[in-house]
Amino acid sequence: MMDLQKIAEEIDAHQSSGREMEKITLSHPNLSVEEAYDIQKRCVDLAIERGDRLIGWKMGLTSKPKQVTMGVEEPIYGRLTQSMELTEPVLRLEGLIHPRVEPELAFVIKKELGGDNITPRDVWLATECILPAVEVIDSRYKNFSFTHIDVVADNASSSKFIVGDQGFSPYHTAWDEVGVSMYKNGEVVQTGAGAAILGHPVRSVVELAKMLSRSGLTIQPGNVILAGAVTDAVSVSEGDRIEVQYDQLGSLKFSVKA
Ligand code: OOG
Ligand code: MG
Repeated sequence: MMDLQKIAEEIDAHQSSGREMEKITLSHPNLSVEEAYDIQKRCVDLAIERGDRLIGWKMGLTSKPKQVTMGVEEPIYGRLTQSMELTEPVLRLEGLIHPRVEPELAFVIKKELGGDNITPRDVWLATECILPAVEVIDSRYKNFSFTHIDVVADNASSSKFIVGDQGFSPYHTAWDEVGVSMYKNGEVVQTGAGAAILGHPVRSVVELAKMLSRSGLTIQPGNVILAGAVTDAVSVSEGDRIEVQYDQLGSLKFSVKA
């Protein structure tokens, strides 16, 4: 019987200290996807025991190009906690390993959402607003390299995220058509559109609800959901300035400091 708690404690230690580690599948080749999500939950529970709080969820690997880049062919989810949210436009590198940034859209949910037969309509009924967002991912694994099982156990590479100040109505905007440009130090480094996220970002929330329901979980009122990257992720280092422009929705900016 594998000790999932022991594996979780090891990953948690690397998440907290920002030291890279070997893939857990090297020492535990028989872990299942379910066990990997169990490890993920145990890691976040350790953070919660230290005073952190679960505030939402993220979807990852929701675009084909991103799946191909990372070599993992299906969407995954992760857990977002309060300590991951940047409350000022500064990303501090302390405690991070090899951070990458990616443009996202964040859904803020006002009604419990769950079940394996939910539809985009159910998601709209449960959505308070949508905000531009940027996720900072930082795999704890060497060379940012992992299998599906590894990345799920490492909380889908969750590290930090920032959301815009202005929330937008879910209606009046065709979220799949929103164009996004990401600038690093004034130069465009990535462009994309909302459709990169499973054809339409709302589908990512549908998929999340379905995946959670397999574990008896639901999305809670007040939860924030990062729907997945609109473009490939870009590495950042000290001194970088990142700006993401969202068609008609303004822009999000932050700088990277030691
Ligand atoms: C996994 C997390 C991917 C996204 O939005 O696709 C992700 C990774 O690439 O490390 O957050
Ligand atoms: Mg992401």
